[in-house]
Amino acid sequence: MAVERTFVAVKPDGVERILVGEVVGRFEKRGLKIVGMKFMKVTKEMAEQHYGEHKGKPFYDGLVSYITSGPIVAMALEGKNAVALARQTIGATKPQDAAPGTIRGDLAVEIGRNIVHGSDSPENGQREIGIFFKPEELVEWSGSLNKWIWE
Ligand code: DAT
Ligand code: MG
Repeated sequence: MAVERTFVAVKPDGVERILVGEVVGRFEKRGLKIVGMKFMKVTKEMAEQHYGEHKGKPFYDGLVSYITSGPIVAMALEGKNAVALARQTIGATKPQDAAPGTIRGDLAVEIGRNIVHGSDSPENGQREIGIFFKPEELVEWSGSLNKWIWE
């Protein structure tokens, strides 16, 4: 399995609901290493870049206003198969379809308030990390537990 980076964010509803620790803890415990982390407001320009693939869809305007409505916690996570593992930990886009044990399956109700974002491919992981982080904000560190997480 390849070591990858993925972009994960606790969206404004997750921050407002005091779920930052809960959500970040699930990725840490899963075995994904934090290499970037920032508490920030998303500008309209960043939101439009990030969600460009959804432009023109009926929910697009609501999505942009939701993600820019309050602070988020932006994260760059690294690990073997990080993109797929993070998506699995997050659960299906629609919380009613998300399995119990996933973040959305345990903590969310509606698609437009689904708490957390995770990149859908390694390419989008790199692209999205580039929207939210400057290169110097990403931290290389060895992760002494890797030998207990990776065979
Ligand atoms: P995901 O966040 O699981 O990658 P996505 O990329 O398809 O899902 O969509 C991005 C976000 O847009 C999603 O988290 C919630 C919102 N969204 C997607 N489809 C929607 C819909 N049909 N109605 C309302 N919001 C939607
Ligand atoms: Mg997506």
